[in-house]
Order: sequence, then C-alpha cells, then structure tokens
Amino acid sequence: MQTTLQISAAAMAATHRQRFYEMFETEGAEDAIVILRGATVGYRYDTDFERPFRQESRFWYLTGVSEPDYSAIFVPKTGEFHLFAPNRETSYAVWNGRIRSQEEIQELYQPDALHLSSSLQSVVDQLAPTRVFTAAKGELDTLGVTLPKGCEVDHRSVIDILTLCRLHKSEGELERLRFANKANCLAHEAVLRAVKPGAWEYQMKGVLEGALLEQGLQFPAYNGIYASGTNSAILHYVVNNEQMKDGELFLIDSGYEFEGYGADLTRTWPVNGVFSDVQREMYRIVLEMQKRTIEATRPGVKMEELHWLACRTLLEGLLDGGYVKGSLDDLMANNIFALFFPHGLGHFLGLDVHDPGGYPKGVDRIDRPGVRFLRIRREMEQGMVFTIEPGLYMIPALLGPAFENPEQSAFLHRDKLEPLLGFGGIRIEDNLVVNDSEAGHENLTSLVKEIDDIEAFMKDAKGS
Ligand SMILES: [Mn+2]
Repeated sequence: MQTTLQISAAAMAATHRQRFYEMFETEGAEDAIVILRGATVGYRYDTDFERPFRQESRFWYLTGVSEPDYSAIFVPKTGEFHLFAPNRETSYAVWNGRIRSQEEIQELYQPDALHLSSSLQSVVDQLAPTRVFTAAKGELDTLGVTLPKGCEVDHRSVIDILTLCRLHKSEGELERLRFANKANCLAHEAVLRAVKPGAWEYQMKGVLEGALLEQGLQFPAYNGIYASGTNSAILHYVVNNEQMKDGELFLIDSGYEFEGYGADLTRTWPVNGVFSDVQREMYRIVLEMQKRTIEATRPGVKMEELHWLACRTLLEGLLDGGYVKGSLDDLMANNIFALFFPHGLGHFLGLDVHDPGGYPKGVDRIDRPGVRFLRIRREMEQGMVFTIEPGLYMIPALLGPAFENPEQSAFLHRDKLEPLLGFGGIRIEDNLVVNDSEAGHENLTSLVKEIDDIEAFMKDAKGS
C-alpha cells in the first residue's frame, strides 16, 4: 500500500517544537536551553551484532530525525533548533551507508542551524546558558559537554513537558497513525486467511510480518502475541511455538510502526473458521464490552468510567449465561470482573505503543484488582489516541484459587466454569482518536470483528 503524506517529517517536528516552546513559557522556564541526545546503534551483548536502529521517541518527536548519533539544542526563548549531525568517517561509507551531505541533511530536517557533533561544545559556549534541561542524568557527560560555571541542570522537567506535548496528537501524527492502522489491518486480514488447524503460531507471525514488510513497515511496535488454545489466556504470551488445533481459538495481538507511529490491534478467531457455541457466547460478551465503551468514547469521558462500563457489561453477560451469580452491584463490589478481565481497558498510543501521560501528576492508580493495571486515568480530550481492548479469559491461575475462596466462590457457578479452564481467552482491540465530531471519536481500525463477518471471511478464504 502506498501513502502520500501531506505533512513531511520536518514540518511535523516543527509543529511539535512550537508546542514544546509554548509549554516552556507556561512553565516559566523560557530562559533555558534544552540539550537532547538522539539514540545510537545498540549491540547484542558483547558482540558486533547490531540491533535494528530505532530513534528515541522524544528526540524523534522534536526533530523528525530517524538516524543514529544525532543530538540537538532547543532554545525556547528564540525558538531556535540546532541540529548536530555525526562526524562520519570514510569507513562509514564502506560498511554502513552513504554519508549524507550537509545540504541534504539541511533539506531533510530543516534545522535553524546545522552543525557537526564536534561543534557541540562551542555552540553551548556561545549560547552561554544559565539553565540547561536534559532528559537523563549523565547525558551531558556522554555528549562530552561541559557547562558554564554556575549553570543549573534539570533532568526531569523536559520529560514532563514532552509528555504533555505528546498527549494531543498533531495532524502529522494522526496521518501516520491512520496509515499504520490501515496497513496493519490489511496484514491481519492476511493472517485471518491463513489460520487453520495444523498451522503453527509462528507461521501466523510470518504471515503478518510478510504482509507488513511488503508495505514497507519494518519495525514492530511491540512484541507480538500469536496465541492459540489455552495460550490465548496468557496476557503477554510471546513464545508463539505451538500448533493450532481444530476447535481452539487463535488470538493475535500484533502491530507494526509506520515512521514511528504504531498500531496496536487484537483479534480473536476460531482456528477452524466457525465459533463453537461457548466461544460464540463469550465472544459476544467481549464484543459488547468493546462496542459499549467505544460508543461512550468522547471528550470529557474518564478512562476509568469506560473501564467500569466494560466490567459491568462483562458481568451482565456472565450473569445471563449462568456463569456467575448474585446481583450486579455485589459482583462489582467484590471485584469478580477481575477474575475474567484482569487488565486495563486501554492505553495511549503514538510514538510508543504505551504512549506516556496516562496519569496526570498527583493522580494515583485505583487500588483494586484488574483496574490497578489501567494505564490511563484522566479525562479524554480531543486529539488523544488510545486503545480499547476488553478481554474475557479463563485463567486457571485466577479461577482455581477463586473456587477455593468462599468470598469469591459464592459468586461463581463452578460447575459451569470448571469445564472452561482450558478455554483460553478473547480480546478485541481497536485504536481510537477522540475528537469533537458527533460520535466523539474516530475509530482508526477497520477490521472484521462481527461473528458472521469473521466466519464469512474465513469461509471465503478457504474457498479461494
Ligand atoms: Mn494494547
């Protein structure tokens, strides 16, 4: 799939810097300079095996630079952006790649001033700062920078400021997130066509990665999950080495980045193409949890409200099916939802799959099972991008002890649940942008999730 981006990486980064500088004014620190170091190439332990290079997200956000060994100085007061390109030796051209000319770098990233890394100290001396912001202790030493006498250093504020900047996505970011979702949905469809009894979990990984590489997406946004059968009830299962069997479910939670912006998608399908009765029943509950919370997504809603809505919907479904007993309020008060849905409903998504900013300063986690893992606890605002990923799992490690605990077992129909200990789990995950439209959001994910559509899709795939 080809994309024509409207907003270049350089233009996007310029917008981000503008926002960053404004934040410094509000924070009353406009007299400072900020020195950031971009990522370098990493190696596998004590070898010369290079890990794939991936720019550090904050540096990428502010500069648009996705190459190793750069650094930058930002001057909030004047809005200046100094970019420092590495001094490359001739051997770099022999072993690693073409050395870009200064003109080319200038054109690509459009800094106000382009320097070589060797000039970093002299530029700092010229700027003669009285306050310097960096993102980590030791950063200035690593860069070999000595600050003027008496200059204050702050290692923390810049991280807080950038977290605030990244909460609301810019147009350039939204464009990339939309494209990442489209490309990943196509790849998930390729997997849906390939799922069948006898295939191996890692083969599904191969299908997904092949479909993404074909579209030019080379970097996973996170460690993908390809889980069949009981593995689908292991929340971060990444071994991916089992054979898929007739009658089991297959859960895929995997996404790749496009220019740093990820998609985080989960679907759960029947391996043989047709849901069994109990799979259908459970799948309907999760789909309902997802639909209700998506429907309720709009500016002003709090993430924990959405999480509670998902929990209530889950318990209603389990009550209807005769898997749990008692009143809905009692079930909620006794955290019975967490036995089946032990993780948070969703998280911010952007340059990082778990994008920062979920908890405003001073807001703590809710100390209750399940919801304590919720990665966002704040009001949703226009421009925020997050995932909605309810799940329903039969986890022996949770249900086993619950059967023996009188306070919990009083709410459980053990005879109905015990036969399901090998069931696995179901999760459905879409990516949403909060906006001021009538719906209150845009769903970036367009990928089959209705039971009939999944079965029809898999049937078609078999026929072809
Ligand atoms: Mn997720």
